[in-house]
Formats: sequence, structure tokens, C-alpha cells
Amino acid sequence: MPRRSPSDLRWSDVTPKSLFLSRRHFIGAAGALAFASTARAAEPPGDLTPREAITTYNNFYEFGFDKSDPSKYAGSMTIDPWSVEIAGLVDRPGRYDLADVLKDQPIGEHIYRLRCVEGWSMVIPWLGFPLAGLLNRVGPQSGATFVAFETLARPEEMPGVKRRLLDFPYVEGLRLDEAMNPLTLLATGLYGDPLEKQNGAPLRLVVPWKYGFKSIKSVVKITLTSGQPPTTWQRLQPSEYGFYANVNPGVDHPRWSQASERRIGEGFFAPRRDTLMFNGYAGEVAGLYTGMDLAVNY
Ligand SMILES: Nc1nc2c(c(=O)[nH]1)N[C@H]1C(S)=C(S)[C@@H](COP(=O)(O)O)O[C@H]1N2
Ligand SMILES: [Mo]
Repeated sequence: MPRRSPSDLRWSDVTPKSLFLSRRHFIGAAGALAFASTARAAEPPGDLTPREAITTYNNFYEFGFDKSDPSKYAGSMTIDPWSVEIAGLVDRPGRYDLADVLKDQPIGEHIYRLRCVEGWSMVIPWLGFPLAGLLNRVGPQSGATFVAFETLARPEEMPGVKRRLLDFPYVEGLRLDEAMNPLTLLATGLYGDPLEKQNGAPLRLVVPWKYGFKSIKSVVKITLTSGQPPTTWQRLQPSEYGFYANVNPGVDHPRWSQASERRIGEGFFAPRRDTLMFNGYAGEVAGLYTGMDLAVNY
């Protein structure tokens, strides 16, 4: 088979849907069974949130405040062509076509819990690759300590941007060692398909041990910096939303407890679940925070 040059590659080509077809059949069957209470033990590991819930219950304020706004309005966002600007303290800065960003990255399935700061959670089968692979390719320089991310902000395609619901563009940041952790992904798909626009197509960050707002969608710029970058929610309300935003059942939000969560898709009468330290990923990430007071660095 002839090899195509990267510029011929489209995003749908590099998301290896065929690899997941057999798996998707399994998930589909188990997902259907999840509604029959006797079948719960037969669910796949990770107790996946139904695809319907993951794609219709969203936060993406560029399209509105309601959970249903992103799936209603994100269709107007143009995602092809798409490029990502890589800037700051890197050896190879530049504007990279999406196909070049994805080229040679090991796109695979990663089933992660997502815990929103609002108190709900999901279990999502992402397609994606470790952000570290991209960072290593562009070459962080020795002074780089943080990574800043920015979302597309196009008023003509995004009603929430037009109405200035937040201070757009939405920006987020990680410490470089957090960004390099193998759990940290750039996601390109879910349930074996390319990402839906409401979930942050064509490329979104996923940081599973942090509250959901750190997982910035539809990324157009990544900048390596020496200082801690501003983040949208910290700028808006610093007493409520910190830079670290690690999931922590022992540190409450000023206006509500973070000790438990409601799992979306389980039904209204399902009991709340205990929220886990670092959203259950302490084994992989607790070492990043040795010696830090997590009540101060919330
Ligand atoms: N650009 C952008 N990214 C964003 C948000 C947003 O409003 N804008 N919301 C965040 C919040 S609060 C959560 S919980 C997750 C939700 O991701 P999902 O809709 O794919 O479940 O996206 C995060 N990423
Ligand atoms: Mo969230």
C-alpha cells in the first residue's frame, strides 16, 4: 500500500476506527445491558457512561451555559482545516497542521473517569495519545516549567463567545511534569469514533486526576512558559478554582462538598459515589505533589 504524505492525511484517517470496531460491538452490547439491573456484573471494566450521555451532557461555555447547549450548537464550529500553534520555550515552534500533530503518535483507547468540579462524573473511553509524545517532539527548552493551552474562540461560530459568557479564549495550564505524565492525553475520539464537536473536537486535553475544567477542549495553541500561566476559572473566581484543581474529596469547594459525586447515566435514584483522592489515580500522580499542601494549592 502506498504511503500517503502527512498533508494527504485527514483527521478521520488517523483515528484508527477500524481497530475499535470489534471492541465497540462489545461495548454496545454491554451498554444496552447496563439498563437491566441484573446485568450489571456483566459490564465491562470501568462501568462506561453511555455514549448518549457523554455527547449530550456537556460543559463547553463557548456554546452556552446549559448542559444541552454544546450538543445543540457546536455543529457550527469549523474543525477542518485545523492547526495547532506551538509557541514559547521550545526548539521547534510553529503552526502545525492537525495531521502533523497526530503523525506517528500512538493513538489508543484510554478509559478514564472524568470528575467535574460541579459534583458529577462519567467514565469515558477516549481515543488519544500521551501529550508527552508531542512535547518531546517539539523539544521543551531548559527554562520551560509550565504548559499553557488555548481554545478556539470564534464569535461567528460560537454563540457563547459572541455573548461573552466568559473571558474567552478559554485558557488552561499545567506544570510541565504534570503535562509529561503518561496519563495526560490529547484526545481525538471517544467510543472508537472521532470526537464529537461538543466534546472538544478535533483535539482536547484530558487530565483525569484533575477536575474536568482543566481538560480544555478544541485546542488551537500550546505554549511552554517559565511562569505559571493564567487559567480561565482561576481568573474568574480564584477563591473557588485553583491552578492545580486536583480532585480531592478532603478539600471542599467553598460552596459545596467535594466528598461524593453523582455518576451520570446511572439514573436519578442511584446512590452517590465517594469521590477518590486524585480521582482514583493517586498511585500514578501523588508523587507529583510530594511536600505540597493541597489545601493551599487547591
Ligand atoms: N474550551 C472549553 N473547554 C472545557 C470547558 C469549556 O467550557 N470550554 N468545560 C470544561 C469542563 S467544566 C468540563 S467538566 C469538561 C467536560 O468535558 P465533556 O463535555 O467532554 O464531558 O470540559 C472542560 N473543558
Ligand atoms: Mo466541569
